Amino acid sequence: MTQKERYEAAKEMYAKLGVDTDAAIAKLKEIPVSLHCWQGDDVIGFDHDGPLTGGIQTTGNYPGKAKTPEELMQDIDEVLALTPGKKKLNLHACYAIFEDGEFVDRDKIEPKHFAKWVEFAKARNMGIDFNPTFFSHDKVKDGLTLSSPDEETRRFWIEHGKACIRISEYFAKETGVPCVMNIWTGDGAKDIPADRLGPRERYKSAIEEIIAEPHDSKLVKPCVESKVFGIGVESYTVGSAEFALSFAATHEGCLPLMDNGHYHPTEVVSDKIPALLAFFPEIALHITRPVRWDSDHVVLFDDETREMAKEIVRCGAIDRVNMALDYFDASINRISAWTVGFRSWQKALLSALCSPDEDLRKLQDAADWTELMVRQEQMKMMPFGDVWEEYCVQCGTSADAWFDEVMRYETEVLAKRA
Ligand SMILES: [Mn+2]
Repeated sequence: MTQKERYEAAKEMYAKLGVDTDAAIAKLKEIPVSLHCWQGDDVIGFDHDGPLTGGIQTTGNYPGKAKTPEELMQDIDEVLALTPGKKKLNLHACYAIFEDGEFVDRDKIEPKHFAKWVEFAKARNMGIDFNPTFFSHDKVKDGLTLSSPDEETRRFWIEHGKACIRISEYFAKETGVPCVMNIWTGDGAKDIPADRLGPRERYKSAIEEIIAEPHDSKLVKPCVESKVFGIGVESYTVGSAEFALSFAATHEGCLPLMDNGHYHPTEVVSDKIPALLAFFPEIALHITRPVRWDSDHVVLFDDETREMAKEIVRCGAIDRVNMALDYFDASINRISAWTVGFRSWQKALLSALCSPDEDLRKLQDAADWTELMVRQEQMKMMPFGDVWEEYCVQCGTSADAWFDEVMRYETEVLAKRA
């Protein structure tokens, strides 16, 4: 059978269940997913020489990491060619690009320091999402930024956040696509604090100052991301789940951002998505794969990844959930890591779009849990691979023959880097 014949056969099988695979493929082509630039260089960026801090850690030392903006852009282009689907580019502030000999600290960065990224994104029809970088910097004092008791420290980081609002608006105006700007800090304490409220009150008013920076709320969507703990900050996290969710709930235009590595290991973000959709017009996600902790392993086509995509699709919330990947693995080929993760989320979305949701919902409402279990198990054995392959072909990529290209790129490009 040819690929087309296999697809036609699969399409017929899905049609018998009331699923239109052509429509699913067409829909997926319109869903933007934000591709994080930081998988390419282990979350380092271009504005400092120091180590990665903020309670996050990359492990591994696979050769070929991008060390310049040109290398990182070249690598992103490679990933764009290897992955189907509509993308946004997700940047961190530490990826500012300065002229030779120029340095501008984070409280003073301007849109012009991202002009090359805008040029890159526009040429590839991508919008841009943005993140202030509240880590890997000398002005992180005693592990704190926006919640620091030190006025000068706090002021520096507030000014950084405000600068990022201005840059986010510039991205949106230039690309014509709204910019999701996510506020996350690693602020917290290694050991048991004496004051849990004070830092949170300071954090709250600091974020309020940042989002008060004038901006068009149709163009810039500020988010707050929570976390449980970080490396070296195990006992107390200022921006906890309750803090971030309450902040977003009480500040018009501010979205809650859930990173599925940022909860206790038995909690699942798939269940939190519909809970938040009952209250918020829009939410944001960081999609990752936590292994025992916020390890940021490469996203796979696994059960929880699929369940998150299912919730977005069956809640009819594709336009209300801003989806971004957030992981970094330095132990394997980074192009492959990027590609596998992006493809996994695409698979999860396509698989969710190929589900007979209405029929399954009716079974639940009729309390027919017996048949519901049987039907859900049957869905797992449908010829989804043939639908996926058709989607990849329609997007001008290959379903399974992309790895040879990664190896060619490793030999011809990555291995030659200093
Ligand atoms: Mn995250």
